[in-house]
Amino acid sequence: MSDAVLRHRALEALTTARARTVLLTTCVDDDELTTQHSPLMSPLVWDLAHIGNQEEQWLLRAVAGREAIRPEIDSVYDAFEHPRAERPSLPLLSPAESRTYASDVRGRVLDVLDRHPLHGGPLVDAGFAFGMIAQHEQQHDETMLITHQLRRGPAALDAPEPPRGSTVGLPAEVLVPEGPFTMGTSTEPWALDNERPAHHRHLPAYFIDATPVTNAAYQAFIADGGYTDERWWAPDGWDQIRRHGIGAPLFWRREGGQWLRRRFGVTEPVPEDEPVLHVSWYEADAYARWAGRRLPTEAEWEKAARHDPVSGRSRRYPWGDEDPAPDRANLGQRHLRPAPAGAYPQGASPLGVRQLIGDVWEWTSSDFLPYPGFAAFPYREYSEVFFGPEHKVLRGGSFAVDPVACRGTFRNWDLPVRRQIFSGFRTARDV
Ligand code: AVJ
Ligand code: FE
Repeated sequence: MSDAVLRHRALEALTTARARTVLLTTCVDDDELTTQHSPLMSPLVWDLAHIGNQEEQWLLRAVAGREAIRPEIDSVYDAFEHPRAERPSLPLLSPAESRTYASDVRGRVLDVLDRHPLHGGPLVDAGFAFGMIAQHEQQHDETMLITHQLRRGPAALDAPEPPRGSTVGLPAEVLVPEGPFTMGTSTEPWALDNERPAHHRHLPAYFIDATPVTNAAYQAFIADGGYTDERWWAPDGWDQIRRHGIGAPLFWRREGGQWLRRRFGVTEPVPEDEPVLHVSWYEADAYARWAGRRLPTEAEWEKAARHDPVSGRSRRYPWGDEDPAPDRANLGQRHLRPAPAGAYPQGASPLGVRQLIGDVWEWTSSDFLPYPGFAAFPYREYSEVFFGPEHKVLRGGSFAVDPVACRGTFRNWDLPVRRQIFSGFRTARDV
């Protein structure tokens, strides 16, 4: 890719992210930016200034060698020094100061992007640091959208409905034959450290669901007493649902014989044909066991999403190597919900698996672990410090993920108890 194209892509990615950040931090009153809507989340104003601070640290200081603009705030916006629950009590910049700071940083960054060479080291090659920072901002935008979902009060966001979809004529599951495939990447320019390097895996044959598990299917699990039958549950999951009295996905409630859910300030009947959302890994795991199935491993998910059985090579996305477009996948907060199962025929994989990219993050059975040959870059706190059995991998991205932070190799992770995230799942089985 030419230097001009790389600069243009970086500019576009940063600009798209900022427009979304501005939307998410101006659609409610400033006093709502400083309150904590849930102990699981930061006040929105923390995310806003943290976005600016990371951008300053990486693009102004690390790339361009500039002096700190406000060195005294680094520690306030260090995610490792302060867990989310304690962030409201920090000496945070006000909403107005946070906006000024973030746009001041951005103004200087655009200058750097105009002039700085995009070669000469891994941080700047192909504009990596700019792409990394655009992804970082988009990841926090998704986090802020989660905060919006948790927030009480009337709707502050609006979006058109996603396209329709139907599973009529689709098989329930697809056979992925035994064989090798290439997992991860060594060539995707803005891939993050945990997606690297490319390496071979050989998988036995397996079946994987053609679409994510729907609310209708999940309701059958509930109606069959799934939440009261210990047989289906991992021990820690059983503990969690008993301790917290959990009997349905987060934001659901039962009223007058039907399931309702709260979605961005509106209460509505749970749509039967939509992928289930806001379930923990434990809930996904229990459902799969009840259904006589299991969660796919991370490698099974990626092979289903990337392996081209004709050429034998791995694609960037299920549909090929072209960047996501609106007819391929539900991404970028264009809609405020997943599309119905069976939507996006143009996004299908070669074997006919749908909605691997977008709609809902998909829990896998796998722990978040480094690939063989992993090297932390550019900082250990992005992924390396999270490796281990306590985090489970999610794949594919939700409707709240921007295309810049979503690809067939992208890896997300969280604790198995988490359900405020935009998480769903699909199931698999051995042959
Ligand atoms: C990759 C989504 C787990 O939000 O904790 C943001 C992304 N890392 N700032 C997170 C991230 C640093 C991260 N996840
Ligand atoms: Fe961050």
